[in-house]
Amino acid sequence: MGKKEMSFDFEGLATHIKEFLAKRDIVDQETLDRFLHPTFDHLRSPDTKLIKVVEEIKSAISEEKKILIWGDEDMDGITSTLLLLRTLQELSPLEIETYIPSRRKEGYGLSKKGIKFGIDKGIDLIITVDSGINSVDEVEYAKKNGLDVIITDHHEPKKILPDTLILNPKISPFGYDYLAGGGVAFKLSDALFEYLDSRGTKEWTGRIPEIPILAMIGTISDRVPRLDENRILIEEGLKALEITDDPSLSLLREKGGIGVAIEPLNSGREQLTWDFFTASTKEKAIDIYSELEAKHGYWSLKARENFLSLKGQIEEGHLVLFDPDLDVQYASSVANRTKDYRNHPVFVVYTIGDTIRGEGRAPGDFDLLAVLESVDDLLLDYGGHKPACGFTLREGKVEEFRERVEPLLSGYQPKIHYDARAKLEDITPDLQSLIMQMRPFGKNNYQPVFLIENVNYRIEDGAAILSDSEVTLKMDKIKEKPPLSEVVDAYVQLDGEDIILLSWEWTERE
Ligand SMILES: [Mn+2]
Repeated sequence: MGKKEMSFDFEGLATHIKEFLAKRDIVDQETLDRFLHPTFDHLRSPDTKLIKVVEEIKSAISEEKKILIWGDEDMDGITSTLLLLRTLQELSPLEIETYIPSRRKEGYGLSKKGIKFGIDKGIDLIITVDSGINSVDEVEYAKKNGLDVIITDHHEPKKILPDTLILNPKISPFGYDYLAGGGVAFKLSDALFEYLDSRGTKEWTGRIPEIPILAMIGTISDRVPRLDENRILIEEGLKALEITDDPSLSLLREKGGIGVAIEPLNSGREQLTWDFFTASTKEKAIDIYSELEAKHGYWSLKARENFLSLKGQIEEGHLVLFDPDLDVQYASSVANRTKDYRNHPVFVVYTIGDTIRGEGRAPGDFDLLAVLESVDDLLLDYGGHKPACGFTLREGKVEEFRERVEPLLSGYQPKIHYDARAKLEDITPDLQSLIMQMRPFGKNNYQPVFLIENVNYRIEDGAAILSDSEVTLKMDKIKEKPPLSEVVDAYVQLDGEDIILLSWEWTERE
């Protein structure tokens, strides 16, 4: 389906529409245009910090220094590494090394082990991607051994930064604040092509579509907000995917939707994932992909089995589920699945040897940490985030934990989040076509929901009809049974085509 491109005058938009756009960081004509037309034309130009990094790399290349690209073992880290590797291979005849550290053996970021590998290889310059922002000591160690380091990363910096050249949008914005590692690496590549090769973004990405595809895969995998430059990288990456003849990337295209196609690559087999992306022939790519798919399939099957073994307790209404035989590698998946299935905060408790562990998951903004805090006399430790946490129970306390915690969880009421209040008259075809152009929806760009207060409703032929004194609005879909009231507060979801009555509540007025 082709998008009908319309222009919208930001200043002319109604207040509630501006309010809803602001939730997607759209606050003026420029941000609106960038959002509605997610093309490379709307990337920000390199700033002085990015140019400084480009200058450093440029002189390293002209001095024929040996460069090592340092990545990370997750998908964003692997694709960022490949992206910068491809860029430097295009721009210089030098041999480039890569290094993907093992988080389990070496921790996050730079490691002495990897730096020693670099020293042995005669490396002069390490450029990190998607990592290294907190590697203060390791940068010191590398420098002491005569290696230069450039850090490119997107992770949250701690108070003390490594004493070296750093490119990180969380420290000094040179692009969108929430770029993934792949987004940061792409912006660096783009600037390198511009300054070393005098090529504009459209020109060089047309020649090497694999680079924007890798940036897109990293951006999707890291689940960063699909806004601003990330939206551009995803849209342009998808376009590039249509034209690539790279063995592995074209295979991903043939697998259908990219989100599903990359799932098997995420199964914690980083060496295989790397081998997949660097496969030299289609046959090799197919072989490796099948192997990854089989491993991923087995894992999914076991995760499902572990979930099903708890189904009985769920049906009994328990919110704290206990299975001493639950396998730890599926615990977090089982907890997530239970939360989604119940649409309710839950805890899943299991054992590893003599230790009783638990995982908590909750929808929305429910605070599980507050629940754990209130029973901390039963716990040996706990931590994490409000909607996703882990803990260790004291021996023999499972039943007491369940008895005390379940009442605290059972009071949870799902809350509907809405973008802005609106009046019936505001739901116009113009608003629908604006929303149509805001597709595709995804993280931080969800399908917009408006709250329309105090309207009358009736049902005709299965369709809900909302009306006030001036306007009547007919909706095609009803997701909930109507309340026993003639006047309601209606939550209306728009997706550019349909108007969906998501939920409605009694209007309680004096
Ligand atoms: Mn990342």
